[in-house]
Amino acid sequence: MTAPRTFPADFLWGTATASYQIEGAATEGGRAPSIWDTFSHTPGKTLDGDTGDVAVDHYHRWQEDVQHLADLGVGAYRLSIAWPRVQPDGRGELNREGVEFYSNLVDALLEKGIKPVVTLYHWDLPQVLEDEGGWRNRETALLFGEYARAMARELGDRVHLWTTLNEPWCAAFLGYGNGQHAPGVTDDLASLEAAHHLNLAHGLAVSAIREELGADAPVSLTLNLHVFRPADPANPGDLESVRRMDAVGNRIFTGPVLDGAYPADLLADTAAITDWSFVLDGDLEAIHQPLTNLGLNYYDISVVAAPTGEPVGDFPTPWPGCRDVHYPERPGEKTSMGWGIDATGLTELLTGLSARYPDLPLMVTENGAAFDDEVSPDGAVHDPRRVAYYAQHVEAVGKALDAGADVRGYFAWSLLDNFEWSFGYARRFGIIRVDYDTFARTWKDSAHWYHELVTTGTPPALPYTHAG
Ligand code: IFM
Repeated sequence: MTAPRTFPADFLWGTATASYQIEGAATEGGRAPSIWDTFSHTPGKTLDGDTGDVAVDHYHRWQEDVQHLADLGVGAYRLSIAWPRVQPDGRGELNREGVEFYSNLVDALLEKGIKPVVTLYHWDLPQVLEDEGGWRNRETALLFGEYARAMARELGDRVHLWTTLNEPWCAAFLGYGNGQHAPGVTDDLASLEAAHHLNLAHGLAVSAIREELGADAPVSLTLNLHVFRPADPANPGDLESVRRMDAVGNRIFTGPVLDGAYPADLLADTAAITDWSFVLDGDLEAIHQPLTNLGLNYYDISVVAAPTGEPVGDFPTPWPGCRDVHYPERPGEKTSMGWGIDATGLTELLTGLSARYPDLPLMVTENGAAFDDEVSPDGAVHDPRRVAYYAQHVEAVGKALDAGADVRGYFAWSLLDNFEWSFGYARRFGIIRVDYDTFARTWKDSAHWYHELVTTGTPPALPYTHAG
């Protein structure tokens, strides 16, 4: 029997959430509408017409939620600021009530010894900016830089790590490509413009934060880099699909952000859509800023194959230049999102990036799984599949560390069940269950398992059931 793994004492364990998914209070405290308010209130855009109007009422229950974080024993909490709550017009004057909400939250975390990791954009763009073109409009990137500067001024001395953007791939390609996310635009050119303006927004925000707080200010970016695998590694057509998807799924961000240029193959693959003339002189220098670390959100691998000529699915895929790529059926267990489970992809992602960018520390800023939980008669929530998912993926991080990858932390997605975007409340990712009638919070077994992990540095053995 091998000895249980122990993580380094300074490894940062946390949980993550996002403003629109948990806060609610959509019209309170001077908050203006975001694109997600508009989108979720548009018939047919979310499952059952769910909205984030109330979400899990975190805006009113944040003190209770901070206590849960303290009880879990996590060292960090990754939250996001709703731009329309702190700057309702997307520019200019700040809404003091909104700023105060986050300021109080950050103070409460610090009082409990929990490091605030603050994301500036987790998809809730002020609607007023979408009315001017949203991320298609270069001006949004410039305004984002100024919003970042304002937040650095307000909270800067108390934030452990700033994250400019969460998953710009989703914001660009689900938001403007296939319209599955707000603002629901379906236009390949718009999605590529959005990707570039998000990259620019990131770079401008990094510079603005460092102008305010000093050159060493801790700033990061969170990407959902895809781990693409060819259905058949010996098939050149499958490998070509991997290359194309990697260009528009990953290197469209890592290229400018980490290497200072868009990859030549991406520009060639998308030449029928755009000549990329929206990339102006100086943009690449603005985007290519040193980072304190890179955040990675990982859920599953993606297996792709050569085009078959068959329709790819009911929902249009969000991949410009890659609409014909085939996704073969994958055997094996699925989460309630319909996603597969393959922790080897996480090790591969971390070791691959660490080899390519040895001076760039990494953090897993999201990882977790949605399952249809059941509440036992005694009120307990035994979620063995989620516990197993966490155990496998934490072990995958351990293997990456063994292989020499510079991984500094891991954040479970999510602290609480919450609004899962177009799936509304029908997908539960929380390690803490939320009763959507009473808003009562109940620790699932996965929360107890995670508590033991983060307080000892050693993953508890499976099978794991909390005795109550
Ligand atoms: O809920 C989302 C989160 O907002 C961004 N990353 C993926 C999660 C699960 O879909």
